[in-house]
Amino acid sequence: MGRILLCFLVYVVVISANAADIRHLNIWPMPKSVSYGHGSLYLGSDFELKTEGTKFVDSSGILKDAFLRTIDVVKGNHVIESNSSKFDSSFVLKGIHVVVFSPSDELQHGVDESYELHIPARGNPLYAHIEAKTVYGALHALQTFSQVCYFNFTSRGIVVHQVPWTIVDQPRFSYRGLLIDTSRHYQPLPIIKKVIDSMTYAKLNVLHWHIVDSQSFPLEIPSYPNLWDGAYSVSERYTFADAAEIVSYAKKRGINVLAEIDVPGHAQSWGVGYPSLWPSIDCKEPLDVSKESTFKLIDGILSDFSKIFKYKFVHLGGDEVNTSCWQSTPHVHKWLQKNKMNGSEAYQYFVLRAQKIALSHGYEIINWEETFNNFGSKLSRKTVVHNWLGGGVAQRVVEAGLRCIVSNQDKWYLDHLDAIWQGFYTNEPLTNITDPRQQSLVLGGEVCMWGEHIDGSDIEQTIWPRAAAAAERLWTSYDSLAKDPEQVRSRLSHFRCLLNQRGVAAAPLDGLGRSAPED
Ligand code: CP6
Repeated sequence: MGRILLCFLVYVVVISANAADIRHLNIWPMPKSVSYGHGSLYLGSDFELKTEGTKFVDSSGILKDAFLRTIDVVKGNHVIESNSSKFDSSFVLKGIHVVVFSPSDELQHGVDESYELHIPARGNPLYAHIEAKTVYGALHALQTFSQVCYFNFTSRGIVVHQVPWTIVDQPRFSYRGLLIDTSRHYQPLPIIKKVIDSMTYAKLNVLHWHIVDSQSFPLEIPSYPNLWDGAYSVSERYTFADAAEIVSYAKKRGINVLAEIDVPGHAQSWGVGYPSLWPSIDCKEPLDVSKESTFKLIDGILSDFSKIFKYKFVHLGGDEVNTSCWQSTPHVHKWLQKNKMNGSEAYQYFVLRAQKIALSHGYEIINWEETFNNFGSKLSRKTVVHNWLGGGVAQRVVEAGLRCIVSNQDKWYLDHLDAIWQGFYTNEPLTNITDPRQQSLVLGGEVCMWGEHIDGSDIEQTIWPRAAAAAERLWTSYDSLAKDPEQVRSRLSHFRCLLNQRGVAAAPLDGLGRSAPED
């Protein structure tokens, strides 16, 4: 009887300790392994970056600037009134000692993003420690560090709670993307930069820039200087240097930029500057498949792209192609007959030719899933298939030995305002894919912020916090993911509050996706 009672007591203690743990572990996305204690530290007023032993050569200030940004977001614009010199110095964190082993700042798909973060409970001198293979792992470590620091309203300084911390972390998927669409609505440069900043908080690492589409062509292409005549207005444009600046801004934050031209459909705006791209005035897309000049122009664009978009992938679209007006345009019809092609064969011909041009500029290719669904076996082996229709295509893609990215439209389309964060959290990229070799072909996933119904005024609250739910799915080890999204509600809610404090207009968790109140 006594033993039973004892077991019961132990059981209660363990459960309640767990509940308390979960309540206070407010890191998003959840790292691979975390341990922490009960102590607290102050950040010293001369908080510094120490890099002894680092092999990384910080020629463009990637690490130094990331460190300064970390201090900025941790302060959250509060006025620091505490004077850390009045505390016992063994409780005052003098800085972070960062050791990065790789000398290179090369940011490429598959770059090592792992890190270890250790914050001791005491020391003299007292430093936090970060170790990472690459500077991009160290950047993630700084993000995690920023999430265990709080402004303390009693001491009016920054406090690190729950020391000692030991965090060992690495992403589950190498591709963790967000699509923005600057064709349906122009997004000013400061907005794009702010989106990039916000992505770093959730450890997303690819900005898929759907630059141009049917509605507008906002980007300068030096080889074809009339293309941006298809912009909405002269001010709603990006110079080539602007685009290079976006790439460099993103790189400094560990984010690759995936540029897209969506051909041959979704390209009507191209013909504003070069009308011969249009089969006819009644058929403005898909682009004219019958002319050599169409492919020469694509070659010009991709040649210019290769000068600034250094990510190894380029996205060539290929979705939603309706070839019926090719058939009804006399000179295209004639060309189809001469080449013994029907509409769908000509669609295939177009996509494969665009692929060859991209390959000739050193790119690997991403195409929307219709290309795979229609002629998967003909695609270059260097193709990554981008799922969006749902219907489990990822499984068929990896069975065919190609790589894929998932963006399942019912789950990860941010423009679907009725899609709730719980659906973003539970969308599992490896559904029905059990073979480890096939699993490794799923590079990751991407949430899509299509631009028809948003602009710079509401893009942030439409992206966040739902994109964060997907970000944890893509970062955190499968076994640490909550099976029931309600288990992470309070931690996600804390993260969205953090976004607000950092100046990101993230909506309340149940803001989008809720039905109108009944009256
Ligand atoms: N634009 C382009 C779009 C979409 C796609 N491609 C899209 C289609 C359906 C929905 C949302 C977006 N707006 N170029 C499909 C990949 Cl529901």
